[in-house]
Amino acid sequence: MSKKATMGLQQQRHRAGRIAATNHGKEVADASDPFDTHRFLPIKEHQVSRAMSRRYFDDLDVYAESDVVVVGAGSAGLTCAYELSKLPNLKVAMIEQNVAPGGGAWLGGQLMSAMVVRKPAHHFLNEIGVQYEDEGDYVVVPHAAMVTSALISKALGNGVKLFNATAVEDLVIREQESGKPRVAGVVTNWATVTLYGHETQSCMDPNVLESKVVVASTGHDGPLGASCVKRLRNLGLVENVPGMAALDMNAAEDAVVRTTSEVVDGLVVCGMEIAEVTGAPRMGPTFGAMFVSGQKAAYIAAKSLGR
Ligand code: AHZ
Repeated sequence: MSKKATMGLQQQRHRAGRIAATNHGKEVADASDPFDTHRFLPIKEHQVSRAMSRRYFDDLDVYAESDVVVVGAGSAGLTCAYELSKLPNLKVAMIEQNVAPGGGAWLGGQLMSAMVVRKPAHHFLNEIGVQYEDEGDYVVVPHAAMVTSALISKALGNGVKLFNATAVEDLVIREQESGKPRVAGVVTNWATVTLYGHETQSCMDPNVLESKVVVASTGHDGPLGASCVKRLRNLGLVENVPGMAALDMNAAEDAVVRTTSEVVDGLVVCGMEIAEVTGAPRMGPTFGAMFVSGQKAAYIAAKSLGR
């Protein structure tokens, strides 16, 4: 990036003052508006188009063979991806059907902004550098967006590749030598196709990402949640998906962390999606278990990769 492009406000002001003084041939103490002289460097439309599309398709090329694909970029999935990003030379892709990653973590409960986190999960907030108010057994982050934006920035900054506006529609499943099935990747489509295309258009075939391990973190059942475990049930690979039990804040968080596991070979399930299979209670608007479940999923995935 050129020096001009990175000028701060003070520099802009100083430069504008100088230009105003010389351009008009008389002494001018200061330009009234430093942005009068602001000019962007030239660009051609095709450069913009190529800058985006080449990178996107290069990424698809590289991540067609991933080490780990994380499905769903909510609090659990983002934490898992961030933890995995600490390991060197690991190709980690995240698939998120929404345009914005973050899932339900942008807000606390009932669209209120504060996020409650029970101890000891505050250690994770310390690690990602998010400030909070200490209330004894729990902490309160003044705005949940602080956690979500920090997590996204850390994971992507460490090299996790996010494919957003993309939905996982199915799983790749192969038979191992032992005869047991193993999840070996995900079947994807543009989210607009998944959400609106299949009903109104003729067949719109998907794309596929192979992966050594898949982490499912698509949240609890809803219009699109719990999608990986529901697919496992339809394939007969898990007996039952009873759905999360009614809210019990004290029991739920420990249960979600305890039951976070590799449900079928190659598929680790975490966050609220695991409660759909185990029938663990929901916890409502307390997020500590999402972070610790995401960390545990990363630990299991790394172990399965021999890392
Ligand atoms: O868009 C979804 C969200 O961002 C995404 N997702 C769902 N299905 C998908 C699919 N392909 C790609 N088929 C998909 N992406 O998955 C993300 C899930 O995030 P979330 O915040 O819903 O789940 P989480 O388990 O990370 O966090 C749950 C937070 C909750 S719910 C709850 C309660 O209801 O009591 N309490 C807490 C703390």
